[in-house]
Amino acid sequence: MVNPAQLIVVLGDQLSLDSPALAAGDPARDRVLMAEVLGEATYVPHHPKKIALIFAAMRKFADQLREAGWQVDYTCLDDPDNAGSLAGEILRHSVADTPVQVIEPSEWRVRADLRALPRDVVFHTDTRFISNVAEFAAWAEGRKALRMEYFYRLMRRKTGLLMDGDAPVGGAWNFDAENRKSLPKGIKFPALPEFPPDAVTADVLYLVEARFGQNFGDLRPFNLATTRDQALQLLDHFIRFNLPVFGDYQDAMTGRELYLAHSLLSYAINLGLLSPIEVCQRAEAAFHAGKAPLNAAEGFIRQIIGWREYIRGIYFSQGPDYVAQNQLGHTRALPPLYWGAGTDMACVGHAVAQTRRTGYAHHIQRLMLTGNFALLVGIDPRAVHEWYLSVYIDAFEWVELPNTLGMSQWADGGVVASKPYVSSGAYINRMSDYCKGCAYDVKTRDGAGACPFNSLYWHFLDRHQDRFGQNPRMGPIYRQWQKMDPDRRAAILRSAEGILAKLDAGERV
Ligand code: FAD
Ligand code: DLZ
Ligand code: SF4
Repeated sequence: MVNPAQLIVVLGDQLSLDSPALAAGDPARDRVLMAEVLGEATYVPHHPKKIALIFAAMRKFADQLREAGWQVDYTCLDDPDNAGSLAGEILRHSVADTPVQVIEPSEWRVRADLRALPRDVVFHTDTRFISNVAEFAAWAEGRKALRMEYFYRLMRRKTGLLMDGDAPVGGAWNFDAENRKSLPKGIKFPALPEFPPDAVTADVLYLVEARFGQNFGDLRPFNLATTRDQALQLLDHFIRFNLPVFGDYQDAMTGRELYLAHSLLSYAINLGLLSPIEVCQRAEAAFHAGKAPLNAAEGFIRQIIGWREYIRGIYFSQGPDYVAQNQLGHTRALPPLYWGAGTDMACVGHAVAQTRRTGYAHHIQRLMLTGNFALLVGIDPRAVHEWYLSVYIDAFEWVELPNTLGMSQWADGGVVASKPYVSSGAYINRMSDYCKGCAYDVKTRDGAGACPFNSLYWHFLDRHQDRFGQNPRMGPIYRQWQKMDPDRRAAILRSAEGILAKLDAGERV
């Protein structure tokens, strides 16, 4: 008996030829379905660059599949018959007994939709990750705390990256302590490769401008990599120019540069244009060739096989209800400054303006500027999550949610972070050049003109003392607070209350 023709579904973040769903098909018999749908384009108000990136990369990947001999049914957003959802498109392109092959979607929401389909759907494990859900669950079993560092060591052993037999190269697993230098004056980083729009991207830009031009974010200029070849050029550039100093300046921030030594590879890896293992192997090879120091290669590889894999494990191990966690009971609305309404805080203002322009901010900007401020003032973590999911070109829920809700907002009660990532202005001043040009004074804690991060920091610690007062890593800071003169403490808390009142009144801060 001849096997019936199958429908192989390729989702917008699964743009890799090396796919178990494609491997289960036969180009001579089966069809591939790819669909631009309103449901995915509107479940949050995505940055226009992010939508354009995904649609342009999808269209070019469909062409690549056709060149490889596949018949591709590609639904454009404007197609009059477009069903508007991924599930609807699968139904439209199949009949009751059509076998459907798909890589397991990387988001609970989409998984539930596809699982509910009245079709025989085969879900394949996503082989683009180094680990998988079962391996993470086995590692997590019986552990009191799920710390990234130990999972990372498992991944080092599994991949053999920077390993010397069973021992880490250089005698230590982690060289993070060497990764906290501030930027030397006048340091410049070579410009990133840019990929001006070709005809396919130009069509997508017109579409996105017309349909999503009102969303927060600048669509143009659009110079992102939308094919594997372009993503490989981005990788070559990073390995050659930025990896050698990646470790040193990983945590530094400046108003003078957009990307510093960061790779900008997250969006390409998350879309499937590059595989995490190939990216790490390139960094390891640069180290062995004497072209990058160990702290840089290790630091970069840790971000990918450590943090990225660990974060995915957290997303799937915590289940679909993780998104509703709010252990600190924060309820404040997201202030309009996050959507570009303006702020006098130079640091947050720069991070938001850069995000609007590029759809990108590096990790410490996300964690210690916008994330830190949201946590200090007590914004509802779900609103914070929806903001991050909307505004970054690399944002997909599996990676964004544990980073935002867990690492940044401590809303999961410490599953990801053993203590909250909060800081006063002193940290921001040490790691950046923002404070020099700021309307606020980073050295002052209370009163008009004092850096908001200073009073808000103590206000946060004071109002959450019951929860964090006994945390051994926070003991010294609470002792410092207790030792402060009571009048001083009261003045600082009053200052913070003033800022919170302004935020609640919708006033500029
Ligand atoms: P580099 O600094 O060059 O790092 C190299 C690579 O390591 C990245 O490309 C990325 O693949 C990986 N990586 C580094 N840190 C992390 C991490 N914490 N989690 C997962 N991967 C990591 N990353 C996303 O990919 N998508 C998101 O939606 C996202 N949301 C975030 C939200 C918050 C609040 C925070 C604090 C972090 C978030 N991150 C997210 C993690 C990190 O900020 C980005 O991966 C990184 O900034 C991407 O820039 P890059 O490629 O230049 O990274
Ligand atoms: C993010 C996104 C957007 C904006 N649009 C689409 C789309 O039109 N079609 C599609 O297949 N995927 C899109 N995506 C990515 C999906 O949200 C992604 O496939 C899920 O996150 C998978 O779990
Ligand atoms: Fe940010 Fe405070 Fe420095 Fe201004 S003074 S840039 S608000 S840390």
